[in-house]
Amino acid sequence: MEQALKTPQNSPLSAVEIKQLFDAEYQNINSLADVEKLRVEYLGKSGKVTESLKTLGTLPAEQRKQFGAEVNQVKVQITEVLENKKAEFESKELNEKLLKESIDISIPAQKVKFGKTHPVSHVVQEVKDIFASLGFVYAEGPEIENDYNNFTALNISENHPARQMHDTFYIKSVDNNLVLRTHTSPVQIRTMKNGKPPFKFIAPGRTFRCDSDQTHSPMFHQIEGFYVDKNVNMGHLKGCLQEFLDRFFEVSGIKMRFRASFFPFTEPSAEVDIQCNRSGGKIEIGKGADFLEILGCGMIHPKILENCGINSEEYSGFAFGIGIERLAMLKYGISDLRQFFENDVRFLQHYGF
Ligand code: 2NM
Repeated sequence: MEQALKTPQNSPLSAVEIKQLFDAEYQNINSLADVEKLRVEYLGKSGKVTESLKTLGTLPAEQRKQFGAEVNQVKVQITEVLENKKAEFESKELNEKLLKESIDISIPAQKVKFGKTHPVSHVVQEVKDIFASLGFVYAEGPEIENDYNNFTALNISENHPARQMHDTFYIKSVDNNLVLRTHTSPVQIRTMKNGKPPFKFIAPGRTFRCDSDQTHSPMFHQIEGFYVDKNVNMGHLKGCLQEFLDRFFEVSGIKMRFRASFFPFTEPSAEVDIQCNRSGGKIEIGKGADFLEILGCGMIHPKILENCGINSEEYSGFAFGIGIERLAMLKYGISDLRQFFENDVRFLQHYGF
């Protein structure tokens, strides 16, 4: 490198000056918080590096290029040094945590903590019980499905976004036609293909979508309900959902709002909101003047009945789908979706049954 340019009084710090100051301060770093402090001080919006670069335009043209290049080089160096230090502290913290929380499973048990029923299993049981009393039987099907049952039979076209790689887990197979089911609806398809109407059942189970953040887990649970018979109409759907919601949330006459929506497998389709109160900092179902989305539903599309060999002139039906984790969170005040799947025994001790 050429001799670094000296900057006149009152002008921004040069690369060499910045680096000297940084190196001195870097010696005193003791924690992740220190790393962050230093990052802000040098690379933040009003940091030393940023301030220097901001003033490039005020320098004489012949100095600008070299000055800029030098400061940028220091910026890269500082960024790298701080990232390494951060990683070092993070791995140290993780190791300490692992050591502190390690369990020696060879030590004979003295205080035995009994397991409990996971809230997901508990809610599935509650929902099953309520629907059983309304005459719905229980059905299940495989978690690995073919794309005909999971999509085509359900009127989800070849180019529907749900079929994209980033939403669906595809499984390598001979015909490349297998997926992890993205909903429990293929259970309905299988049951209809193998039987004769009337049908009245619920299908709870695991479902899979390629999505993971604070409110989405790649594996989650759904329960779908389904009723096909002669003369089934939207009034039956509404009465059935009212009864379910009142009993599940233990409030009678919860206000429901049917909002027009779209699903490929129902026509008409609706999303249902239920009455809630958000004013107390937490959500209370069945009180107050707010609304909260809780499930999707509709009248089964005639095409789907026909796909399964059912005469849609003679038969009609309704269907609905609800997220189990969401029901559990609302009823039992669980705030973080990820806790359901971490398998931390403390979660079970607290929220289990
Ligand atoms: C939903 C919403 C609306 C549904 C449709 C069917 C079938 F198989 F009959 F076509 N099963 N489930 C359905 C309808 C599911 O979930 C939000």
